[in-house]
Amino acid sequence: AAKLSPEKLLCQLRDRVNITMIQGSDSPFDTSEWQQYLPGKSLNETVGHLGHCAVVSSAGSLRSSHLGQEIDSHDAILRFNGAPIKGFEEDVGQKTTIRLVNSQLVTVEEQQFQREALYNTGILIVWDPAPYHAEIHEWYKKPDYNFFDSYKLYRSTHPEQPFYILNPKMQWQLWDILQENSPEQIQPNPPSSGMLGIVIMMTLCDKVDVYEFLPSKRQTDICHYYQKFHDRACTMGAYHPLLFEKNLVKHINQGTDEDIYIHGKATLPGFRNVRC
Ligand code: NCC
Repeated sequence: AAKLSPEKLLCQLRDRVNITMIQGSDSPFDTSEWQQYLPGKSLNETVGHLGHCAVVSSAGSLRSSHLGQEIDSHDAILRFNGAPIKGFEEDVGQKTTIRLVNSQLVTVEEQQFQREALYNTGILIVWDPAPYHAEIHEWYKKPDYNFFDSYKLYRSTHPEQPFYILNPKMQWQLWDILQENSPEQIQPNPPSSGMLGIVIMMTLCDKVDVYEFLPSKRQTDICHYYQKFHDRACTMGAYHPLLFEKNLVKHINQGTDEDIYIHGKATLPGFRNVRC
């Protein structure tokens, strides 16, 4: 596979990864039932024009990073799944603008998802690993985790909180670019929530700082900053093509190697600042 220059790769990401949320006009969601649940406003209208954004991975290396203040200085902050703030403010900050959750959490951990206050802040976006380049109808009939009932329940108990369903086509558009730019065959599993969140913020923001996705000198086998659990696969990937995602982010990073090493920080341009 030919490796593109960072500039060309940014253009490919900008032009080929189509990030949209499911709307009430998208068949099979164009029913009167679904109109009650899907947000009326688009994500763009809800967030407005965002300047400097932060994406906070859930990696164990955020522990003792003291990055909280720096993270909170951003205009908008994206976090993942059940990553908590309470008790970790010093290292991860306390603001949340968007929380990207996978369908497994919304389904398998439904009790906590419906109950825990953690999920009540900011905008929620759920995504599900759809079959490779599946039509939306095909996916709707056979999602990886059937999160739709849990989504509807959450929407009816929190009608004021924006909560979107990511259109699944973007994950494979992104995967194709990962594959084309990797020297090896990568497993046909969708990118991690981390990688999806990074690209979502690149569409919404002028500039995106990504924390502890490219591991710093604090790199550890501890999976999450909020748990004691050890597993190297959390950082390098097992199901998700994490290693390839990280190589791609390293390739388009506009920050310094020192920022990665000291702060675990990579800096990416928003797509509106990419000239092709
Ligand atoms: O662990 P997870 O990911 O919630 O982490 C969010 C994103 O942070 C980045 N990360 C995390 C840990 C680490 N050591 N290094 C990292 O770079 C990754 O980019 C990751 O995507 C997911 O991607 O949705 C994932 O979700 C969990 C789990 O489902 C949720 O936490 C909900 O409980 C998956 N773990 C399991 O299924 C056991 C994980 O594989 C992927």
